[in-house]
Amino acid sequence: MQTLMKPQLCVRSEQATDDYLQYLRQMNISHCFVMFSNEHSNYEDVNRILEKLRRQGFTVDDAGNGFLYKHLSIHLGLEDRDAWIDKYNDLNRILGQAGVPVGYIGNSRVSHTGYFASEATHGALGRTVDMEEILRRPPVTEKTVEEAELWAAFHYLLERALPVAKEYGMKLALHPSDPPYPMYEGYASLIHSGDCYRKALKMADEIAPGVLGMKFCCGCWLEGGKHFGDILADLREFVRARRVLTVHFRNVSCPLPHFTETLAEDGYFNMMRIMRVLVEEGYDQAIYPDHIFQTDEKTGGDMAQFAYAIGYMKGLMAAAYDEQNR
Ligand SMILES: [Mn+2]
Repeated sequence: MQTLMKPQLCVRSEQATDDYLQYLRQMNISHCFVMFSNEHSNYEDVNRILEKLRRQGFTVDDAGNGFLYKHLSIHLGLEDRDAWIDKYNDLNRILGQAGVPVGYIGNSRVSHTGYFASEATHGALGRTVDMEEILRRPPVTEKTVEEAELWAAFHYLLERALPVAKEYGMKLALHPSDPPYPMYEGYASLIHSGDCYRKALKMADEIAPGVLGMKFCCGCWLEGGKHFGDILADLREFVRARRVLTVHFRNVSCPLPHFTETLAEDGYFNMMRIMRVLVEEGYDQAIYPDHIFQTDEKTGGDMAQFAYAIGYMKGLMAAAYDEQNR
């Protein structure tokens, strides 16, 4: 079936083996993103890995290094941030030169209470957030970083990151804070609502129009519930504005303050409704199942989890395209 949107899975740089690429290929997956380890975030390794993927028929939609683009010194504006921004920009130069169209930009923090088995997960270990527990945690930094300081640090980053991305023909995708709650662990969250995204995009466009985009994380939108926004209306708005560079197709048991990640089919939101909006709006970028349960080899491992998740997602996608074509 010809589809506009591109189902993708992750290839970690140390995972780009012939066997792993065959695993992707046999699920009819030809798009991926690459998470480069620190060891592989250099010119030679990036180009070697990208060439291998392309030689085997894969399109790399986006790529980055989680250690660099999520670095707390950058996002909290700590003293040593310039050195980290330089390293981050250097990798974007390498990726852009190699033809990767989308890179990443912070401040996508991730916290959770733990991985727990429950009815909502059918006994698997699912990522669980108990906001009351997280709010009791001590600050991770010496001094609290309030919202205004966090946005100032983001502006500082944008001024340095956007011109480099623009020069190298890249867009940068911004993920929400997860959980999307305004302040915890001693520092503010950048993106905890649709309005935070609107503010970030406006700020970025004043520096370099159209370079900043988003990882539209359905999971975070659903975690935040009404506080985050109206997921279907927001998705429509940002897809129309060509700001969605990838979609994270993920469901949760209920909105904050206490949720567990679930299979796409049995969280509180009907994911088919999201798929319909994407098809109706002619969304033509990447879509990714995002998180999986924590498993071990005895219960099939990560590869089984991702195979199930992508198969279910592609099934909904096929159904949504079929509805439209009737
Ligand atoms: Mn996500």
